[in-house]
Amino acid sequence: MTSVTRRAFVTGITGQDGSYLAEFLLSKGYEVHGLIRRSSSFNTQRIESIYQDPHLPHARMKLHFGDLCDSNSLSDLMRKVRPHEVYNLGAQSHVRVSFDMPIYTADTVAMGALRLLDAVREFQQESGQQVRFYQASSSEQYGKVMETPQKETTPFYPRSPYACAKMMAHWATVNYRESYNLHASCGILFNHESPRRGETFVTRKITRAVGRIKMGLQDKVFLGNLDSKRDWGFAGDYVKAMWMMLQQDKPDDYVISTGKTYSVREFCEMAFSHAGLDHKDFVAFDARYLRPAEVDLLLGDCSKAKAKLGWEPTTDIKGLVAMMVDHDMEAARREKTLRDAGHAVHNRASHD
Ligand code: NAP
Ligand code: G4F
Repeated sequence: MTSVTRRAFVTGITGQDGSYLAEFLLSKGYEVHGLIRRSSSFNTQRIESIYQDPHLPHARMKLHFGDLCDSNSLSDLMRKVRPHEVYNLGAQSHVRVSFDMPIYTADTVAMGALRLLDAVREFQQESGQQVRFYQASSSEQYGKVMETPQKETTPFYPRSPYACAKMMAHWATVNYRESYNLHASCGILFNHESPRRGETFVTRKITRAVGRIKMGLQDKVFLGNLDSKRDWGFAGDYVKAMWMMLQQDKPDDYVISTGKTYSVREFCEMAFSHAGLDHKDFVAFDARYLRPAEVDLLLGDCSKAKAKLGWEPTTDIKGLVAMMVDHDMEAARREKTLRDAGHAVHNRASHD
């Protein structure tokens, strides 16, 4: 008997989570189809190491142009790819930016999820093929938290345009599950980081600064609120939970977290001290990084995921900080070498 290759369709494949998820799915034997936005410059750096030329006969990773703001591209791709699993990770995912661009954020995050859900519903109805759907919900939805720790039954209280948009995407997913017999699950993921984290999120901004300060490429790092607390895990662990949700007989919603929380200040302390530096000498305040409404404390209780999925985080905060700082020290070392080489070349040229 021949087994059918599972096909997964991933939005946000060029992002932090998309790149880890694509690697994970390829390792499980999936054919991975990623949605990418047309851009005038390359936006595929995070997946370069796993990209395969789609013309190769056995290529299992394929990229397709499209956009969550464009329903037609989503419907067309459902018919073309005929996916067994769809992971909706695409988003304008920066909370601070969502205050500057609320309408665009709602369009990609809320309407984007609805457009994709509807394309999946339509394809499932037309083809009779069952599709499993994952929605990237967020701990940001707990906002001004109603209880601590936060679990699946904790009421939401969003505090940003981003979180409001994620609320709509979350409830649309639940509604499609209940209305159209769609195997649709929401992962309510707490903050997760890695060396691939975007450089304007606070952890990566700090670890990039630690590397560059250590190498003499930067003097200070300017941050906003150091008192807010987050439950930070490792992105590589979290994408595994997404896949596990879609392997269950029944769709459901799950909190994914570490169960530990630290302030931004504590993250600074840990990151700088890993490089033998004192954060107090290098962290400065800039009000531009404050938000009109802040989420003060996030701390997740992932007992349901532990019991039902058998999922547990493998990386603690110490391991995460070390992984990110070590990576960014190396990146800064390379940057310095290049800068020095450029300088040397320039000097030599001027002597030639
Ligand atoms: P990320 O690094 O910011 O990646 C976002 C991805 O979405 C990128 O691939 C981006 O493409 C794509 N995208 C943006 N607008 C799009 C559009 N209009 N159409 C199609 N794709 C679009 O985010 P992440 O950290 O990997 O997070 C993945 C998902 O989980 C997001 O939905 C995020 O909101 C959610 N989430 C993240 C966390 C976390 O702590 N990381 C926690 C909870 C939930 P480009 O490369 O072209 O910009
Ligand atoms: O790293 P952040 O920007 O992450 P935030 O706002 O918690 O959002 C991230 O996690 C969510 C899950 O809860 C995701 F849904 C979302 O997509 C994103 O991945 O900020 C963390 C904290 C905030 O309290 C912020 O005010 O750090 C504080 N902060 C202090 N200075 C800063 C800065 N944040 C950023 N980005 N830049 C600063 O300079």
